[in-house]
Amino acid sequence: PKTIFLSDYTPYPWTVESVNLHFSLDPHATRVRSVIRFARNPAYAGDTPDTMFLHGEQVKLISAQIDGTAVDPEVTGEGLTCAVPAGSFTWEAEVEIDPANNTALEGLYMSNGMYCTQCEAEGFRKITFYPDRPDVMSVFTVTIDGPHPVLLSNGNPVKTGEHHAEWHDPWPKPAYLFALVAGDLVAHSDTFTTMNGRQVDLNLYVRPGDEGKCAFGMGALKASMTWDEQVYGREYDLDLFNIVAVDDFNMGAMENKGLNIFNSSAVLASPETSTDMNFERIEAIIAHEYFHNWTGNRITCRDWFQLCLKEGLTVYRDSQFTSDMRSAPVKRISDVIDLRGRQFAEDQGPLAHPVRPESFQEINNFYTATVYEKGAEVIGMLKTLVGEDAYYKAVELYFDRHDGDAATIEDWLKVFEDTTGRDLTQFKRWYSQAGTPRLSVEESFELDTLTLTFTQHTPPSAATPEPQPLVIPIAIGLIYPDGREALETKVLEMTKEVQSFRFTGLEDRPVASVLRGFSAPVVLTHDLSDADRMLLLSADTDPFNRWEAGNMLARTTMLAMIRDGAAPDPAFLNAIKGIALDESLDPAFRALMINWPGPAELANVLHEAGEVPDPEQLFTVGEQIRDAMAETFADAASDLYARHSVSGAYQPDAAQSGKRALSNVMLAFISRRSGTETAQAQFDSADNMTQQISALSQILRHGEDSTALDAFYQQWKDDRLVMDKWFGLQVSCAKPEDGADTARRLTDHPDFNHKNPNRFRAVFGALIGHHAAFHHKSGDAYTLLADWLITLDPLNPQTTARMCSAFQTWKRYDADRQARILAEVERILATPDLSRDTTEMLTRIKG
Ligand code: BAL
Ligand code: ZN
Repeated sequence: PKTIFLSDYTPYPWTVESVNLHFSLDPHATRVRSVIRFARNPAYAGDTPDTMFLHGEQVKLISAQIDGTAVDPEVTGEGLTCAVPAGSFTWEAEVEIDPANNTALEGLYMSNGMYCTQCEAEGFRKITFYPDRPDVMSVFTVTIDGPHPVLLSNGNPVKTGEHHAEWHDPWPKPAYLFALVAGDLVAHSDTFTTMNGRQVDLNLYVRPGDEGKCAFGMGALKASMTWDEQVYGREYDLDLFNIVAVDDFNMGAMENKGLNIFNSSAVLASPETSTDMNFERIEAIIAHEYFHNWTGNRITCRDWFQLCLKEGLTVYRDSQFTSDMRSAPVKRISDVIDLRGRQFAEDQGPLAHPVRPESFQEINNFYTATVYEKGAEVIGMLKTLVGEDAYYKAVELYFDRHDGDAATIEDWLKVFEDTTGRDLTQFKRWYSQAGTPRLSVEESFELDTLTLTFTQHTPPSAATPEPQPLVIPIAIGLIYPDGREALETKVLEMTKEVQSFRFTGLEDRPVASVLRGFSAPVVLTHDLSDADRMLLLSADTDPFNRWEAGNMLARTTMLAMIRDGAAPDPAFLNAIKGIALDESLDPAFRALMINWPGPAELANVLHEAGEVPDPEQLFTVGEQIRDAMAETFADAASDLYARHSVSGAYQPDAAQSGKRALSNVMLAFISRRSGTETAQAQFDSADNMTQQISALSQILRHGEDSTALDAFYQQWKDDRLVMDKWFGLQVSCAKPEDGADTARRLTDHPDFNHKNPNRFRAVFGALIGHHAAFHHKSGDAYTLLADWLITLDPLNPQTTARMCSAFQTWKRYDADRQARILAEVERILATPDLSRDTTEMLTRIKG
């Protein structure tokens, strides 16, 4: 496969002035007629070539004309080349495509009888011949003929009716934002009045039967529209905004202009079928896709190397939204847990790449935690460094200056430089260097002065062999031993490899609370005593660092258990219990405080320390901790459980879901010590999915028979999204030695369908997420996953390649596991006609 380099970027020789598309829908023989007006691109440096290349894959060319004269282009598997006139010209073509056989779910495909599209990143070339690159932006007019009541495309409706519709999108856009939907759908409708008084029609289209799962998503959409006006001054810019729910979808959702397409799991919600976590995720994804209207659509990316320009910024914006809608500390802690779990692991292994990669073979493989989540952290650091006011001024300038552009990271940073007068040359390394920086701090105290000396070091990697020092915003505070705050949060700006900061006029030696709010995505080494951490745990005014102190103590405890067989310190367990009982604290925060580091995080930490993690041992230690916690809470769990049970109508808000989170942690302790009676009672009386599935998971872990599991199946067998939970839960709750067999058995179930990404991920995502089962010494789980990846690859390369990342940590395990994983990786790589996606992933993983 060909490698594409950022440094090779050149503009397309032509601009596209307008695009007219006509679709005649047919499952196996959809005809697409295109009329595309090309003109010379003044930004193209050289002489305009006399042949034009258009991307096109799996499209059959029926006819082509230039300025009305038939032409006979040279067609390959990747596109066509055609002689063209020197000036402007009109390209007309008719092609045929086969949506019903499009199992890759890229381009135009069918899902449960409806037509839908996914064009990002390079799916439009499977619809027709076109310059399918994000810097080619144009105004699209689309007509659709098809035997469906609902026919949708981007923009505003010109004519809509049964069997024929015409759409016009006045905003120039790249082809990756094109969308089309046709089907027998029903709309949940509402309206929104913008800040300038324009009325926008809102529709959430779903399959008949799903109408009852729309209200929450619609509310989230309206809240997002209001928030973007209030916080970023961004108004919506079309007469209507449509969202469509689709069952077969590779990603969470897609921000197509005016016609967002969502994986049904990322939009459909009801109390009976969705958990609190589902509701929160749905709210965030709806916000994310809506926010793309400005950060992604109005201003898009020049090329795919700039993906973080829209994704990092939009993730940052959706995290701000969630913080405002719910609890900011809880959101921050959850984001950091996620970042450490996924992005740090990626940065530690063979898939490490910069936030802005410099080369790729298949861009689909770069929709990663690094581009998205580390990309968002980089925005957060920039905001911390320049301050809130300058941040919003710079972003305002970005919108003014680049509206309608396909922009770059250089453009983004320039608005900050122009607004603040700062030189961001060094800061830009966050975009170009792979790897998680290690930051260590040494303290010295004399008379009334504390000196903190920081050292930064980024481990070299294949992607970045010689990392240079970064600009690191380090938010710190100081706490006196009696719990008083000696210094409120202050941001230190570290630019050198080693740098000291002094704090004078102190009454006593304080404890430093370093990296408050996790102000930079680094691994911090700070040798605090357990007593100092206990102080921060009880007295830090920064909620993130309060949680972090507990998390570090928990980590230390578990590492001592792993390394020395030590027993957990009762004083620490009791401190955690004290926090859990502190009714002045938010229950959601308390639930997070009781949450111990999981095996994947511990494996990261051990690997970081040069040790080989033993998955069996990590599992055993996790069980011992849960036993010890259940004992510690023996006299408190039932009371806490009862006190935080929610009465009254279910609401998926932060207050209620925090209570349920805390009470369900207690349910786990109760079930562990006293069996499943309480869980069974909760299961029997539950009127919402959070309570029902929490109870079921305890019954599966600690119970004896499958009555509840079977009852759950009977109750929900017709609900696709709930059945995904039924599949996943059985794998998650399996004993490590049974994980692979459970997954294998589930793949034989008549409701298993590997062509549906949600169902495939339900089983195999759960298996990969069950650390001890996936890494069981038998190697059965590796083999099972490899078998299914080989089966899925020819059908859906994108989802197959994503799942391959399960193998990215192989080098940290013992020789036997390494050999087993490598053998499976080699076996998949040896499969004839393996996709470019999967080949690239596994080749990188092998290293
Ligand atoms: N652009 C792909 C889906 C998302 O990040 O919103
Ligand atoms: Zn996005």
